[in-house]
Amino acid sequence: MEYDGTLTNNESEITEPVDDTLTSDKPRILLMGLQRSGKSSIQRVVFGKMPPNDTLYLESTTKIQKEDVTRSFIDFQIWDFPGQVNFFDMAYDSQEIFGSVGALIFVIDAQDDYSEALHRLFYTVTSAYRVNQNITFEVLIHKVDGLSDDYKIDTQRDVQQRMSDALADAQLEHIHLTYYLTSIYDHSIYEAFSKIIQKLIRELPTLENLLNVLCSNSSIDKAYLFDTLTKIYIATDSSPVDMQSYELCSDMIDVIIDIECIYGAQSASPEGRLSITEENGDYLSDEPRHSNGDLSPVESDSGARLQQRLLDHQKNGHTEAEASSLIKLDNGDVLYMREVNRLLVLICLLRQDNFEKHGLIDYNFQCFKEAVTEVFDFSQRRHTQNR
Ligand SMILES: Nc1nc2c(ncn2[C@@H]2O[C@H](COP(=O)(O)OP(=O)(O)O)[C@@H](O)[C@H]2O)c(=O)[nH]1
Ligand SMILES: [Mg+2]
Repeated sequence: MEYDGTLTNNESEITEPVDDTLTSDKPRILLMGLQRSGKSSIQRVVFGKMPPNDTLYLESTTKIQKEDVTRSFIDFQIWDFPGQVNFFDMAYDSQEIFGSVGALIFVIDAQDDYSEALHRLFYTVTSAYRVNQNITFEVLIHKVDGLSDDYKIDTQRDVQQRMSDALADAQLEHIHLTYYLTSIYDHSIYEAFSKIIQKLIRELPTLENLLNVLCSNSSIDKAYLFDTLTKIYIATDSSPVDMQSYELCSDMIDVIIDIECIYGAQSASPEGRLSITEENGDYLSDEPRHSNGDLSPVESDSGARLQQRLLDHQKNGHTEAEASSLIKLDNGDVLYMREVNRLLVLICLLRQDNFEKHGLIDYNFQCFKEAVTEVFDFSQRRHTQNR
C-alpha cells in the first residue's frame, strides 16, 4: 500500500490495539517514518546483526514490532512501527504509546523525494510532543550511501531549514530535533545510535568521568567503551570524537572476533587471559578500504560468530575471561583493547611511545574495570529496588 497523503488505518490486521504482552517500564525507542524509509532494516542491522544486503528482502511491517534490548548499561525496548498507520488516531491510545517514550527516531529516505516525509515528521513530532514533552526527537536522514558528500550536506541543510520554518510558523520552535546522516552500509548508523542511546543512559556522566581519569593517567588519546554485540559505544572520554578513530576502534572488534574464530580463544591459558597480538599489524596498509576513507559493509557473519562466542562464554562460565589485544598502526599509534566483561570492551587509541608504560595502563585499567562493575551493580540494585 502506498502512502497517499491521507492517514489511514482501515486495514484489519493493523487496527488491532497495541498488544500489551511486551509492555514494560523500560524506556522506549520508537522507530517511525514513511513506509520503506528503512526502519526495519535499521533495527535488524544494528540489533539483529543482519547483513545490510539481506534487508533487500525484508517484508513490509504490518504491526508494531517490539524488541527488548537488555545488555549491561543498555536497557530499553525498541518499537518498529508500520509506516502507513496513524498512531495519533482516536483508535489508538496515544498516551499508552507515547507516554513513556525515551526517544522517537524518525527515518527519512534521502534517496527519495522527501516532502511527504517532512509533513509526516512535522505531524508526528507535534502530536507526540503534545502527549509527552520529555521525548527526545531524533531525525535520521537515511540511505545517504547513494549521495555525494556535497549533496548530503545540502540535503541536511534543506531538511533542517524546512522543519525549523514549519515549527516556527506553528510557534513550536522550542521543540528540539537532532539530525543525523545515516546508512546501514557503513558506520554512520552505529555512530548515530551511539549518540541517541547515550542520552538514555543514566550512568553516562559517571562513565565519562571514569574514562577521563583513565585517559589522563595513562596518556591515552581516546577511549571508547563499546557494547560488543552492537558495536554501539556507550561512553567515551570528553576529547572530541572523530569519525575515523571511532571507525578504527569499531573495526577492531570485528578483526579480533575474526582472529579469535580462526585461532580460537586462549582463555585456558595459565593466567586465564586471552591475548591476541598482531606484532607487525600494518592494519591500515593491508586494508585499502581505510586508506581511501571508503568503507565496505560490516563483515557479514561476524555478528553470528559473536553471538556464538557470547553463548560459549556463558556455557563455559567464563564470565571473568578477560580478552586483551593490541594492534599497531603504521602511523605510530596503537589500538589497545581490553574486555571489561562479556558485554563491554574498552578500546583505547594511544601513541606507541606511551604504550611502553603498559604495566601502568594495565593497572589503571583494573581500577577502571572495578569502578565500572561497581557502577553497574549499584544501578542494578537501585533499579530492582524501584520496581
Ligand atoms: N541504499 C540503502 N538502502 C537501504 C538502507 N536502509 C534500508 N534500505 C533499503 O530500503 C528498503 C526498505 O527497508 P525497510 O526496512 O523494509 O523499510 P521500512 O518500511 O521503513 O521498515 C529495503 O529494500 C532496504 O534494503 C540504506 O541505508 N541504504
Ligand atoms: Mg518495516
